[in-house]
This record gives sequence, structure tokens and C-alpha cells, in this order.
Amino acid sequence: MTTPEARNQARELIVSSRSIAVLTGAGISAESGVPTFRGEGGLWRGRRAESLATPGAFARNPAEVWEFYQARVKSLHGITPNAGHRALAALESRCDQLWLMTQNVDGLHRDAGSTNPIELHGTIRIARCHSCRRECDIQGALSGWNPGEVPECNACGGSLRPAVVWFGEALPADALLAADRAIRSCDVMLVVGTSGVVQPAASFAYTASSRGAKVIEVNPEETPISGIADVVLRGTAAVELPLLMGPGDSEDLRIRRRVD
Ligand code: BV8
Ligand code: ZN
Repeated sequence: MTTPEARNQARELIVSSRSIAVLTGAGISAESGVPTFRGEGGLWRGRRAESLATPGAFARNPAEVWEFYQARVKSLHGITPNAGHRALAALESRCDQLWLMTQNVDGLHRDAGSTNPIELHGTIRIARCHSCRRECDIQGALSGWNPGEVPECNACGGSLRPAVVWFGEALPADALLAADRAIRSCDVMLVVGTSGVVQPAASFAYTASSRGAKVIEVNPEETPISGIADVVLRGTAAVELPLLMGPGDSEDLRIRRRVD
């Protein structure tokens, strides 16, 4: 459970920070109704990720991989950002420098108003052609889709795939570059809703901490990152992040910046 002291400490770090890097994982979307991966009812629970989210799985059985992703796209219908997403979008508008890096593919940070989320693992909103790499809206690619089918590229007839990063695939170069800059430049890193399992994102907090940045973790459960965090808010994103931003602080944040 979060203590008032921890909340005040975290708030002080945020208010006095000049540049904040935020890393989010599936946990920030949990209160929007999006299942996480490794927790109770998680997507990967009981199903090896390798059997679905790898290039090998797609090469072996693209139709099965599409059944998994079609179900996920369908489960996102009507899903909206929660107070946690919105608090981060509000923080961005009050900070001199904020980088938002997300491992999530659901697009909810964009919907909440974050202007330039670094989507480390791609996006489930877009489909990409395996052959010519043209991209299209995944809803369009799935209109008229039936189980057992693999959506085809309108331009070249190649197989489409979700524009997400699978295990064993490199993260997009531009996302890695932007993340590297954020990790090297931030004086505070806010880590929200990730189990800290998947590399290279899981190493970001360690790298930031090793160069002297302060790490704040928001997670109802203990993770490997808890051990290096300077402040742990042991609660959920939709509760803790709005409290961290607090309406009064936004003014302090702005005033504090003008003074120095
Ligand atoms: C790479 C795809 C190198 C889209 C995902 C062997 C072979 C190949 C690679 C490896 C290998 N061994 C290790 C690796 C590296 C591998 C890796 O890390 N594997 C792990 C499993 C050991 N990484 C990779 O392969 C990466 N690429 O290394 O490339 C390379 C370089 C050059 C050339 C070629 C290759 C690619 C990693 C990306 C994989 N794709 N998703 C999709 O289908 O979704 S990963 C998947 O996990 C999601 O993207 C997800 O975001 C990510 C991380 O999970 P979390 O977000 O942390 O979610 P989780 O459920 O685990 O935890 C949720 C947390 O939230 C919990 O802590 C919970 O307590 C908390 N929570 C719950 N409710 C709330 C909450 N918090 C706050 N509020 C709440 N309400
Ligand atoms: Zn094509």
C-alpha cells in the first residue's frame, strides 16, 4: 500500500525534475480493461509467448497467429484511456521535457493525448505486409476476415502481419534511439505497470539509475525494478498517477520552472 510519505517524495521528485522519462507496461492499461500478460488472467498465462508472438510462429502457422491477434484487436473495441493515461498526458503538457516510452501496443497513450509516445513494441492498430512492408489500418485488414484466413496486402497480395515487435525481433531503430536519448538525459524515470521481464525495456530503469537518475515505480506488486527504485508507489496507475500530478502541483510545477 502506498504511504503518504512515498507520495510526497515522488511528487517532490516530479516537481523538481527538469526532464522526466516515463516507461509504461501492460499494467497502465489494466484499469481500462485490457488484460496484462503475466498476471492472473494474463494473455501469456499458460500459453508460451513463443507459440504466438514470434516470426517462427507466424511462418509456421500465420492463421493461428492471426486468430490470437484478431481476438486482441476485437477485445480493444470500445476500450478507452483511464485516469493513469490521462495523468501522463497532462504531465507532458506541464513539463519542459518528458519522454513517454511504452511497451504497450494498444495505442491508449495516443488516445489520452500524449503527443509522441515511443512505441517500443510497435502497435496493434496497424497491419504491415510481410513482403512489401506497406502498412494499413488493422481494422480494415480484418474486415470480412474469417478464422483460418491470413489477411492479404491490397498492393502486392502478400501476407499481412500485425505491426508489433515479436520476440526475437529487433525493436524499431527510431524507437531505440529515442529511448536511448531519454534514458541518458532524464533526471527522473517513472516506471508504471511493468513486470520488468522483457528486454531491452526491462534494463532502462537500471541504466537511468546507474547514471544518477531517480527512479519512481508505480505497481501494486513487487517487481525486479522495486529493488532499485528510489520511491515505490505500491498502488495502481489510475489511482497513483493522478495523485502524483495533483491539480495544485501543476501550478507549482509551472511556477517552479519560471523561478529558476
Ligand atoms: C530483442 C509483442 C534482439 C506484441 C512483446 C531468446 C530468443 C530471442 C530473444 C530473447 C531470448 N531470451 C531473451 C530474449 C530477449 C526477449 C525477452 O526479453 N524475452 C523475455 C521473455 C525473457 N526480447 C526480445 O526478443 C525483444 N527483442 O531482444 O531483439 C534482436 C536484436 C537485433 C536483431 C534481432 C533481435 C523483443 C521484445 C518484444 C516482445 N513483444 N509484445 C504483443 O503481442 O503484445 S512483449 C510483451 O511483454 C508486451 O509488449 C508487454 O508490454 C511486454 C512486457 O510485459 P509487461 O508490459 O511488463 O506486462 P506484464 O503482464 O508482464 O506485467 C504487468 C505489470 O503491471 C505487472 O507487474 C503488474 O503487477 C502490473 N499491474 C497490473 N495492474 C496494474 C499494474 N500496474 C499498475 N496499475 C495497475 N492497475
Ligand atoms: Zn504488400
